[in-house]
Amino acid sequence: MFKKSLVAVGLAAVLTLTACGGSTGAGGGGSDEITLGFAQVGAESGWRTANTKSIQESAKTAGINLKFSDAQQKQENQIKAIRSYIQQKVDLIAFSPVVESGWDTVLKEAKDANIPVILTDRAIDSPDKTLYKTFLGSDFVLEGQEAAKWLIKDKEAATGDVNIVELQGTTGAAPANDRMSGFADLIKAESKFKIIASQTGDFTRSGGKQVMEAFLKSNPKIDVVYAHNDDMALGAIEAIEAAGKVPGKDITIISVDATKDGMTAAADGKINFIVECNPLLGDQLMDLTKKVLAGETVPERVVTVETTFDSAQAKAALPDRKY
Ligand code: GYE
Repeated sequence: MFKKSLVAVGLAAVLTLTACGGSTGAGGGGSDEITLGFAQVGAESGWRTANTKSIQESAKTAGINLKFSDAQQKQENQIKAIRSYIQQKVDLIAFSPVVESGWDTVLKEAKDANIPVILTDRAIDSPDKTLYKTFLGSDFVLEGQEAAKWLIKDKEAATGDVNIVELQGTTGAAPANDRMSGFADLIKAESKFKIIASQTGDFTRSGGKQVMEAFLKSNPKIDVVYAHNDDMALGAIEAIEAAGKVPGKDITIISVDATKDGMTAAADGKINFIVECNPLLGDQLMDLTKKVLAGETVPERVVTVETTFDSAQAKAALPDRKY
């Protein structure tokens, strides 16, 4: 693609063939259409569903031919998808890495094939910054800090221990690692805050429910649930209600994402505080894709702007919620 105009009288047919099969990446789209290979994490949460929809719709609007794959939250599937995009000579590969580590080999293969890569949503931990052009997504450390800041204020008057249980996202994923560390870094300033249990619920509703059931059985006094996403908080709410307790009152609940389902629970007072994480990255991704392929310089980090909601703010924002 971005096939150079190789038109010369008499040689046109031969040269067109060369361009299609050549190393510029014909992408299967013909003409000047850009082909983008996108390797998605999965369909684990409301956030992810909204993210996928945003990417598919934005590609259509931008006139970009999108090849889309769902890795079902498995790194090996994502690596396979990226390798297949390399084979198909797409113009650009974008992906949301399920976990942070283990990407160097496959990204070197993309680099050797001259196919630029954009990271969206989640980061990788490779020190080699030449393996990708830019990283578009949220600041997950900041999200964890926002959760902690609100909790510190909310429990200002508490004199005894504040027992916290944490529902972690997918083990090894950037949002799980960063939301954990951002939160822990701030609450450690006050010794009354105790994280008494912390386990992964894999960012799913069923995972959150299962882990919360176990937490409730083994811990008689739980004051706070800090869930790394809304889906796990919603699963935890089911477990808390089944145990005869009132979510949002007997147990304070904090989560991240601010999807419609999460915001509805917040408006109902079942979630006390939500940190927003915006999944609508499609337009920015298409824009960056076009710029990278046009040879323009793009910033190496594009951070999503986000806000937070307590229960009253969630109620007010809910009618206009886009995801
Ligand atoms: O918070 C969670 C999803 O990577 C930011 O992944 C994303 C996270 C999001 O499963 O709901």
